[in-house]
Amino acid sequence: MIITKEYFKKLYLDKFQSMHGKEITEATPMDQYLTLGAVIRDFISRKWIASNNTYATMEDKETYYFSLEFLLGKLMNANLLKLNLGEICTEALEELGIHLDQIEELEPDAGLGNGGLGRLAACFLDSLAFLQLPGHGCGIRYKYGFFEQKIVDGYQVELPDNWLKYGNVWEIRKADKAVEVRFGGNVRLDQADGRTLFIHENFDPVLAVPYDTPIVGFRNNTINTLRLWSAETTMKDFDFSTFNRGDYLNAVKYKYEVESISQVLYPDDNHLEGRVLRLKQQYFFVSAGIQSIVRRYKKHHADLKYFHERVAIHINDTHPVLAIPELMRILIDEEEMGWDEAWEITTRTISYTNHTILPEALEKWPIDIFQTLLPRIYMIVHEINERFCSSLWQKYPGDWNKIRSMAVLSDGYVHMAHLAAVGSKSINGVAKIHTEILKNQVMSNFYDYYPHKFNNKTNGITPRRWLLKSNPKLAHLITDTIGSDWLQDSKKLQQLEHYAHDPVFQEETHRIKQHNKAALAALIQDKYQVAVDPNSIFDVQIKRIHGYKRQVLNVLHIMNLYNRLREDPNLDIHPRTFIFGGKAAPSYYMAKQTIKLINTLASVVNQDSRIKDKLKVIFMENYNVSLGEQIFPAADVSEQISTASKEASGTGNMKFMMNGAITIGTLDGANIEIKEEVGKDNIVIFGLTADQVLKYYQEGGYNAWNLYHGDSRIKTVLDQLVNNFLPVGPDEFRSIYEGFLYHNDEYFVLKDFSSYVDAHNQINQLYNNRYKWLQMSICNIAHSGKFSSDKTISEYARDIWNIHTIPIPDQPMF
Ligand code: 26W
Repeated sequence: MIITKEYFKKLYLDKFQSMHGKEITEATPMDQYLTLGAVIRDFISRKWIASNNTYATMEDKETYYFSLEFLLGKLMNANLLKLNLGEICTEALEELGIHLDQIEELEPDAGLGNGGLGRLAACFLDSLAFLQLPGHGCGIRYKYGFFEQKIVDGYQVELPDNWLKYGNVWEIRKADKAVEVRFGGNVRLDQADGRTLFIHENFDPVLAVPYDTPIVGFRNNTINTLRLWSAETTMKDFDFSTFNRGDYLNAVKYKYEVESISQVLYPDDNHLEGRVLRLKQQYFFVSAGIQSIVRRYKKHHADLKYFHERVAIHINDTHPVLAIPELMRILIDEEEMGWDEAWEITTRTISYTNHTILPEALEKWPIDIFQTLLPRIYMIVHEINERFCSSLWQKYPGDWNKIRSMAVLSDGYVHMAHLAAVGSKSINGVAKIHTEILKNQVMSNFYDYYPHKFNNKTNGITPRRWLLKSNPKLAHLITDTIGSDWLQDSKKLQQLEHYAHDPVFQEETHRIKQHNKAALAALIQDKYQVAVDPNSIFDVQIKRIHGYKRQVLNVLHIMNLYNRLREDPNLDIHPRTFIFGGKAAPSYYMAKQTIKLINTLASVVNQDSRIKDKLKVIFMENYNVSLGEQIFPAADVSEQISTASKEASGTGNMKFMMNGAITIGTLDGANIEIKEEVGKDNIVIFGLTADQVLKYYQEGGYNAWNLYHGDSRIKTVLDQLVNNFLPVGPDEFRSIYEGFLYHNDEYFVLKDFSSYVDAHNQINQLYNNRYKWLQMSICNIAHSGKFSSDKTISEYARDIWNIHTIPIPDQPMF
C-alpha cells in the first residue's frame, strides 16, 4: 500500500485525538512527539507480529545477544528512515504546522551503555534486522542511563539521566511474560527416584518484567526484539506477607532494594568497581533471559535435547557469563537432565566475545560474595571448575601453576573470563591484532588448550545511522554518483574510488564537509560562545576519557603548538580547531583531571589574540550518540592515538572514516585494518607498535625522565602543567605531571610525543594540498564498507551462530 501525505495526516490527526482528547491546535510539542511515536508504532506492529510468528513456527535457529549495555541513541528518525516514511512524514507534519526536526529533539537518547561495547550492541541489532536474521537483544531496562555530563568551572559534574521521565514511546511492557529470579538463601539436598535434588530455599524472589522494543529492519519486513528486564517486587511478597505482618517500613525498604537492581547503569568502562549490586544485575537479566528463552522453546519443541540447534546465545564480554551456569541449572534442576548432557548443550549454545585486555577490566568476584548471593549457581560453577581442573590435570600433569592460572576458581575469586572460555563454544576478539594478543598473550593458555574455539570478528558500524542518518547530504551525493545499491551492500561504496580524483566529485565532497563543519561551528557558537572557523582543520577526539586513550598526548601536542605560535604568531600552519568530547568514570580521578586540563587549556588558547585565531580548543559537553551524529560528519581529522595494544578495536575510528575524516593513529585495534584497506598513503600512522609496547612491559627499559631531559619541547610542556602557566593553582595538574615523571608514564605518552608531533606536521602539509586531501578523504569513504557491521554480523551468523536469513512476508499496513 502506498502511503500518501493526506493519509499520513489523517492517521496522525486521528491518533492525536484518541490519545490527547483535544484539538491539534492545543498540542504541546511533547504531545506532538508522543503522537508521532504512536503512529510509527502502528506501522511497525503488524510486521512485528508477523516476524514473531514466522520465527516461532520455523524450523531454524534464533540468536540472542546478551549484553549489560545497549547504547541505542534516538529511534524516531532512524525508524522513519527504515520504514521509508521520512519524506511523507516531514511533509504531512509541515502541513499541520509541525516541524519534524524540532519534535525529534524532544526524544531523549536511549543511553543504556558506556561506550564502545554498548554502541556495538546497538549496531549489531541494526544489522541483524537489516540482514533479515532472527536475532534479538536481551538486557536491563535501567531507569537511569549513562549519566549526563555538565562542565562546571572546567570540571565534570554528573547528573542523573532520567530518560524515562515522559515515558518511552517505543517499549511495550509484557507483564504476562514476567519471570522470577532468586537471590540468596540456601540449597538443601534431597533424593527422589535415585536423583539428587537441589532445593533452593529461603531465597529473596525478584520479579523480572520484560519491556520489548522493536528493532526495525531497513526497508524490509523484519522486526526483531530488544527485550529489557525491569526488577519489581512480586505482589505476593510485598503487598501481602510483609505488609500484613505490619512491618510497613521494612516492606518499603525491601521494595526499594529489589527495584534498585534495574535502577542505574554502572558508569564503569574498562574498570571493575566490584559492587555486589553489579553482580546482582548480571544474574538478574541473565536468569530472566534464559528462563524466557527456555519457556519459548518449550512452547514449540518437546525435547530440550535439541536446544542448541534452535538457540544461540552470545555473551557480550563476560558481563553475562552467568548464562553458562544458569542454563546448566535450568537443564539439570528444572528439566532433570544429567550433567554431561546439560554441559554438552550449554557449551554448544553459548559463544563469547572479549572486548578488552586491560587487566583492571577483567571481571572477578570474591567467592564468598558470589556464594552468598547465588548459592546454587556457585555450586554449579564449583562443579564446572572441578571437572575442568581435572581435565587440565590429564593434559598437564603436575603443572599446578598452569592449572591455577586457568582455573575458574582460584585465589579466592571466581574468574569470569575463565568461566566464559570453558563454557562457550567460541571465543572471539574484535580486531585482528586484538585476537592475536588474546591468543598469544592474555589467554594463551586457553588457546593452547582450546585452539579451535578462538576466532576473530573485526567490529563494524551500521551505515544506516553513521552515514545515511547522520550525514544525509553525503549519502545523497553517493547515491547520485554510484546509485543506491550501496544501501543494500556497503561494500559497493568502493565504487567511489573511481571518483577520488574527479574534481567535480571532490568539490561536492568538500562542499558537504564545509556545510557540516559550519553546522557544528554554529552549535559551538551557540553552546559555548566560541567562534570557530569552518575553514580551520577540525581535529577531533571523541571517546571515553581514559589513560590508555591518551587524550593527554593530544593536549601536550596542542600546548607545544601553542608555544610555537606564541613564539612566532606568523608560523605557517593551517588554522586548527581541536575538538574533544567524552565522559570520565565518576571515580576516575586522572580522567576527570584530564577534562579539567582540556578546559583550562581551552580557556587560555581561545582568548589569546596574539595567535590570530590559528588555534582553538573546544570541549563538547555530554558526548553521546546524538552529539556524535553531529560531530563525525564535520571532522577532518580522526584522533585514534591509544597506546598500541590497548584499544581492542575502536569503532569511532570507523565512524570518522565513513564520513571522510583522515585518521591520525597508532598501529592499534582496527586502525591497523583501516590502514590495510586504504593503504599507507591515506592514513597518518605514528608511535610505538604493540610489540614494542609489550616488550617494554615485559623487559622494562623505559625511562620517562630521559625523554623529559632530552627533548626541550617535552620539558617545556610538562613544566607548564605545574608552573603557573595555566591559570590554576600549581598543584591542580600535579598528579598528571607526576604520572609522567614519578610513575614512569604508564601509557608511553612521552615516548610517542615526538612522532606524534611529526604526524601532525604531516597532517598540516596534506591539508594544504586540497586535491590530495580530498582524494584521501574519498578513498577513506570508499573503503569504509569493510567496516560495516553488516559484514561483521554476516560473519558471526555464518561462523558462530549458524543462523540464516528468514524473510518475513509482506503485511497489509492496517
Ligand atoms: C567491568 C567494567 C567494564 C565495563 C565495560 C569492563 C569492560 C567494559 C567494556 C568491555 C569496555 C569496552 O567498551 N570495550 C570496548 O569495546 C569496543 C567494542 O568491541 C571496542 O571497540 C573498544 O576498543 C573497547 O575498548
